[in-house]
Amino acid sequence: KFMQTKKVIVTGVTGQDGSHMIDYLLENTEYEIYGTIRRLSVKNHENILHFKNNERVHIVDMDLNDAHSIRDVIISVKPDYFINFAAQSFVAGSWKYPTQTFDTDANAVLHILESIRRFAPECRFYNAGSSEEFGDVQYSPQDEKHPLCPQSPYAAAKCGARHLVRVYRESYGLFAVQGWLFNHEGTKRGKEFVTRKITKGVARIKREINAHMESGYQSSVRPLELGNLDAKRDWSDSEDFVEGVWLMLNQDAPKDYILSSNETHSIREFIELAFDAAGFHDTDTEWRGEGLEEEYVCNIGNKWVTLVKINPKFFRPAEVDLLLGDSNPIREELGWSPKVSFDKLVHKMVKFDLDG
Ligand code: F7E
Repeated sequence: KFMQTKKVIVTGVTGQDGSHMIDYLLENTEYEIYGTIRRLSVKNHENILHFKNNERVHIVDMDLNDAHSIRDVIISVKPDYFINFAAQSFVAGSWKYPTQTFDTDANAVLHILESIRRFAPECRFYNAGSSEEFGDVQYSPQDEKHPLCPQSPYAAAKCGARHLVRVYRESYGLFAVQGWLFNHEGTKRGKEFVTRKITKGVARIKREINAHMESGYQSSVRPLELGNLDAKRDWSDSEDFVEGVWLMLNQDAPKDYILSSNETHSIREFIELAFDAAGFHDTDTEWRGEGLEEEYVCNIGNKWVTLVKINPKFFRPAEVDLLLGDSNPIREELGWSPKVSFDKLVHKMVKFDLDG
């Protein structure tokens, strides 16, 4: 009997998660994949080059800020799955462009839900939810019952989207879920997010120091400038998370789960581990000073070199101080398990940036 191949729409494919999602689907399913991209005057196709010419991947134009384009794509593809990873995902940017953030991260989800309801009601929908929705956390670890306490326009938009997903699920019986994804990183992570900013900065500093050592010329190294080093995050590998998302989409009945490592580490710890991974040993490095004067320094050839300093420009109007997830429900109920530890993740990112 002829069985039509299932079709999956993935948005945000030029970003980290969408790109990994397509790799995961190519490897683990036989489905036809529709990756949507938005037109930009300067192309940002780095993360899609490796599958752009794969015959199972169709790159289609769609802009989340245009409800007509969403509708047209849903009508023409008639998807079995719709995975929405596209977003204005940079929390700090959401204070600078709050309306664009809300349109992209909340209103667009409403447009997708409406088009699915009208034109593809059997389609399973996943929307990328965030640990930022817990924001001003009330207790740790955060579980699925933790109240929504957003601290930024970004998080408020994700909370709005979460309510819409639930309302559409309950009102119309759609298979629609929104997981809570704690921070997830990797070598495709955008360079403005703190982890990638650090690993790229570590690699640059390492190269600068090597060049100076070789030339014997002792000019100063440009330090990495960061904001709040005391924030704590629950970091995982994005590749582990796309599998969790696929499990959520293929469970028997729609239910929202948390994806997290169940560990928390400060930005400071990430910095220490990243420099250590690049060969800056802890016997040669130390933190000095306090507050805005704080610095991470390293003794190189009997000279103290500043590796990291604080720039208040990177402080946020409101901060999420601590995130720590409890992902035991999805581990127990859907059998998800992450493969990459915090240590491995930092090493992988530093190695990639040193080699690149
Ligand atoms: O900041 C602190 C900053 O921008 C992490 C997104 O994927 O995960 C991500 O959101 C922490 C914050 O990610 C700098 O203040 C210090 O406390 O890497 P981030 P995020 O805001 O946690 C969640 C789950 C999402 O949903 C988001 O879409 O690091 N920090 N100094 C800094 N952060 C940045 N970006 N740059 C700094 O210089």
